[in-house]
Amino acid sequence: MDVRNGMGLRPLGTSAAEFEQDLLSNLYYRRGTTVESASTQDAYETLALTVRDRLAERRVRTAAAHYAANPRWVYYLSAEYLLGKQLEQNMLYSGTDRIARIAMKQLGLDPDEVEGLDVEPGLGNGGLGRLAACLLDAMATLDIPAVGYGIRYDLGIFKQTFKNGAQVEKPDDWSYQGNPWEFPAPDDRQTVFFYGHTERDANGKTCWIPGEVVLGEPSHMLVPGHGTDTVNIVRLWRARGSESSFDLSRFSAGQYAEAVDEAVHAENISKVLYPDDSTESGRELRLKQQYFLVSCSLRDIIRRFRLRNTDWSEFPKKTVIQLNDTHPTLAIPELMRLLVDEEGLNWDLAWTIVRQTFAYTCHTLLPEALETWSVPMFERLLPRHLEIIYTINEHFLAEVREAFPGDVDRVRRMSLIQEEPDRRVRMANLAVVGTQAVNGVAELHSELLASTTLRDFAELWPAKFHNVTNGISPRRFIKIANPTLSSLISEGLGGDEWINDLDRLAGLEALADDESFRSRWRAVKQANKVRLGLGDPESLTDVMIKRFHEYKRQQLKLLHIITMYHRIKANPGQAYVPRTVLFAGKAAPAYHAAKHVIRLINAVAAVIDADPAVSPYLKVVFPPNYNVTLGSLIIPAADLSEQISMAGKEASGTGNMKLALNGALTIGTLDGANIEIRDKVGADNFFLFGLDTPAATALKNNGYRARDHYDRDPELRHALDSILDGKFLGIGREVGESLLNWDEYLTLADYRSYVDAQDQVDAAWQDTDQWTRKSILNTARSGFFSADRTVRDYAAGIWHVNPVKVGR
Ligand code: CR6
Repeated sequence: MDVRNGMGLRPLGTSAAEFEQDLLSNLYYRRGTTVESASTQDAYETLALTVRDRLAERRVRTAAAHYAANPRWVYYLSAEYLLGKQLEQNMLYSGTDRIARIAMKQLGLDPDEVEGLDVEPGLGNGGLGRLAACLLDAMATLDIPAVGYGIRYDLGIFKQTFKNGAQVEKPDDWSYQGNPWEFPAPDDRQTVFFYGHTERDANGKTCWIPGEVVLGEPSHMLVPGHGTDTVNIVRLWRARGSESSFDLSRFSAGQYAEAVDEAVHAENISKVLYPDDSTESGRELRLKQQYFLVSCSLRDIIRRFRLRNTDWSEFPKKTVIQLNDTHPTLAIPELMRLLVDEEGLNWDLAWTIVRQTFAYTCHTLLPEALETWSVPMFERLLPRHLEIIYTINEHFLAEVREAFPGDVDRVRRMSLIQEEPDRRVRMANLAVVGTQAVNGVAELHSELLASTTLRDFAELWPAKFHNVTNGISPRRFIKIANPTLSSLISEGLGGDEWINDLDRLAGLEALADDESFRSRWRAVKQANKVRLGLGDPESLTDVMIKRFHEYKRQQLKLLHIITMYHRIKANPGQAYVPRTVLFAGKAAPAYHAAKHVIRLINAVAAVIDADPAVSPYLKVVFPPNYNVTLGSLIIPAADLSEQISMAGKEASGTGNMKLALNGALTIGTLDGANIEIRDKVGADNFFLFGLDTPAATALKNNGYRARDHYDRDPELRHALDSILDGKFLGIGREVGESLLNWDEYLTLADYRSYVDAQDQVDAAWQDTDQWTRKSILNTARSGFFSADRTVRDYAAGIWHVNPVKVGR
């Protein structure tokens, strides 16, 4: 029996009866209980294990196929993963959704109740974390050998609640009950150094003598492909104190806190996602997290490389490491350190290897979002890495001077070290210098990166810059999130191949003119509104779901709502298009301006709700705690998708893609991927408004005065005055004042064009057939936004990797 290639495995049954048998044996042998005494939690864990076993069997075969092929691997390094709930996905991917439910009923269990215990691992913030999860899904589906690396935070993104309409953050102990999807792998633990100093030995070799040693313990979750046997993994690191970190003598002396001090200190590294960085110790903890992730992951990557390879020059041929934004950029100096200090390679060879190995995705244009770290703190925490960065910088700046002789200012701008007003390490510069490819995440974004934010680098190395437009998993965001629409589409297209080949949705175009198909399409949308619990399914469901940020301009949507409110108040008798406006999203805990907007939305919602003249036409709802789970309920119910950021600020957006794919029409600016969405779905099926990037930039450069718009436009003045006068429970003056006196993101400049576009929305909505036609066309033409296409673009343009098929 050849265990290595997985052939000795007994295949698991595919019938409901066999699944039931496996449920029972897992309940007895792994959960240690019986049907009679099992709790719902027991039932849930048992179900999860039984589903997981089916994927684990494919995992074994995947590992065997990968080992045999010794392929070029993609290693995706990301500080965030928003994986979403695992149960439903894993039932779908293992083909057990139907039999699992039958088996549970046979055992007297309520499948909905049991499945209700599945918890979403909230190991990310927003778009960037969800993108990472979508890319992993697509890589597995396309049979690309890949491992995602991240941190196993004890507490993920906070749980959002509202108190008197204000956001209150609660810790999210997502794995309090355990996490049945996770495989611990303590044997692969790594040792991570911090602090200390460097020394040179007699041969001139540098050695880092650490001041703190922490262990990184990995576990992994399965990342199955859809419609294929490949099961990849995402490996997450958790920090632990070393064995000696518990001080028994202190404990015996009754000093209980001191006894565990060292262990607690170590474990804090993976305690929370993005610890507050308003204090020096908070910032240091973040840098520690970044190094922790990078150090553990690189050693693991090297361990895996050595399973089949010995020669370092092969390393870049077998390895591509994608850096998801700058958070894992320390991997560049860390790999230099491992190659030069630990493996004894010479600097030039090591640098060639490093540069060929890495690629960097930039996800922002906001200069304030480009990470920098203070040199003194960096030096204290990572003394050897700072030396390495200095050396990289020396070589690099020599290259710049040679290419642009005499251009001192350029050298200053491009340096890896900012000198004024204080000395800081510039992570984005390091990421560009140490990689073979840099990409933006939508066409406009990639252009703007090369012409503004990273312009100097694009001038030096034009061929290094790429665009890879983001994409979303069709499995997660239509098949799982919107089962009724998926069935209708499969019926319309005569099969479900579209789920793995989203361009096939184009076949729906022909059905957009079919009266009976349109009415079924509408019925699905209405049923999804009922599922979401939004009251009147006839009302236009207008959604703005995303993180709260001033550049995204939730405050513009709010001004529109207040304008509608005033119009209805002024003319109560008229027939208005009933709208339900739904906001969802979190604000960073320390982002006060964004939190003021949240509070004002809740106040406006309450005032409207209490006004019987207005509430039949206008309803504002704000369910708390937006996450993948809530998004999956809202997106299928949406008629209108709000993508209203100031042009030139949103790198891409991915919610815009999810909503269009589910048949919502977009009202949006020419920003991020909105531009590509509009190109694909057609200008007639998209409500465009607002300044474009050149116009917005020109306006800002020529001295923008928000107050001019206020003075000129009576409706706008009325809306802003009502905020400033405290008409909404006295809430929101800060929001009003900031708009009137400063308006960083040109909200007032775009107000009129936005409100006019919303009037067009109302008019379009009244022609039900035409609206439904546009809705169908949005879905039919969204195939491009599949994450499968995104991964193919990465594979062809940046990674140069090939699929490996997993045998039966
Ligand atoms: N906030 C961008 O702002 C993009 C995602 C994924 C973001 C957003 O437009 O769609 O990344 N950027 O590429 C960062 O997180 C830095 C985001 O999610």
